Amino acid sequence: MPRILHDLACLDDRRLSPYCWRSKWALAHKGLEFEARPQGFTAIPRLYDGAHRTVPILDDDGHVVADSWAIADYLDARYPESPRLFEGPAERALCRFTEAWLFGALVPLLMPMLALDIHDHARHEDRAYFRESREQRLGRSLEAAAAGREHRLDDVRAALNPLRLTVQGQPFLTGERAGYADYIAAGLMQWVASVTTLPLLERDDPVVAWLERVRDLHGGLGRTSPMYAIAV
Ligand SMILES: N[C@@H](CCC(=O)N[C@@H](CS)C(=O)NCC(=O)O)C(=O)O
Repeated sequence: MPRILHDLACLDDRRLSPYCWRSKWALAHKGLEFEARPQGFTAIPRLYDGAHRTVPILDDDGHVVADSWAIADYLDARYPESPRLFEGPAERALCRFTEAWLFGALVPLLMPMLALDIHDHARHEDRAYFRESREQRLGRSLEAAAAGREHRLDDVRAALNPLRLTVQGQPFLTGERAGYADYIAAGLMQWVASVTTLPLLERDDPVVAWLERVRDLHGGLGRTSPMYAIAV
């Protein structure tokens, strides 16, 4: 049985999920082959008798693991001989911080700006579900949330300062070699780049050069899905 990672997909086979990107890079980091199988939003609850509501879901020869953190822990435990995702509990804890920072500081800024773009790139059968669930979360229409978003670019750029200051002095968040913290952060940028027609960054931003380095890793895995330019 093949190794399958169920991966969120939009029109044109765009792969936008930040959580799925980190799991795909995690599998590649471990040197494991896999098929990233596309699933639309409304197809997820039909997998595995409705046991899971979100992707990524890893099916490793019949062993099913859902949730990106559970997948990372499973991979390090099941394949201890391959390069580790977490050298130890301290690296894992710092990765938790990386996620908490990005999803606490950046996603609240980005989600209202991007939700309409995600809707417009979603498969047709997913659009009503996406609109209803996200408008409920945002407390307003997708159009109202996106209105005037170009005036919020400075806030997004400022919120990226911790990443910018780090990667202008070293190639990756984890130093000379990329690690899971890079996969978490770059996954978020892939989410943005796969749907948004509003470039967030300036071309000479060190964050752009870092993202290109991460995209180059593992045979250019980060370039295997359609993306818009993230910088002007
Ligand atoms: N904590 C989960 C979160 C996964 C998650 O939220 N995935 C989103 C895609 S980015 C999803 O599947 N959403 C389905 C939906 O919104 O119905 C993880 O780390 O894997």
